[in-house]
Amino acid sequence: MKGPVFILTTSALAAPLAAAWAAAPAAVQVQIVDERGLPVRDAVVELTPNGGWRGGAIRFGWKSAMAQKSVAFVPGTLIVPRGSAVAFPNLDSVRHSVYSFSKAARFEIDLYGRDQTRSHSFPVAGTVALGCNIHDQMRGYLRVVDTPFAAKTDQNGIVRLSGMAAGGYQLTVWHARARAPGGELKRALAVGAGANSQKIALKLR
Ligand SMILES: [Cu+2]
Repeated sequence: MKGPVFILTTSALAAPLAAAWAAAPAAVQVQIVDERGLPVRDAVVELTPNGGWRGGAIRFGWKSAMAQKSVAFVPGTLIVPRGSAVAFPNLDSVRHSVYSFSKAARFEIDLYGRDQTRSHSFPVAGTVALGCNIHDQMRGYLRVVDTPFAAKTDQNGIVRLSGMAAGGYQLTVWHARARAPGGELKRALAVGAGANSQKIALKLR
């Protein structure tokens, strides 16, 4: 009698275990280096599920805000979800006029001064290069994305993305100085359950 009872018990346990394994979230670490092997900071790494993100509204752990401070865009590179309104607060005592000629967003915001802010919405995914009509040296970049799995590399060139399901993804790496069409490098990536890691070399200008 013990044999059949034992078999029944293991099969009853096996189904939930198998389901838990398939749904186990994955984590991906990506390191971006240049041609000399040195870490590249402020590269944007994005993982988009094959077939697109279907998980609902995307929110990041940072503000959708690009300030103007000390006559520079801060942060210089900002990731925002597609469709979001981005704030452009002016923290300087001088006036700025933010614009972009990028395909993903052509717009211009009239001059505005200290402690004032303006906002603009970005319904198209892609790169938006920002400039200022008054200060030619000001350069900033928005990456408007359609996936919650996106982040900028740190000083070690590393990004850690987590919480995605195992499966097929498109990995996109963008950097303002990347020597690639649109500054982008794309490759297919099979993400397994648990930890995954990738090291990618970018050619920079
Ligand atoms: Cu300016």
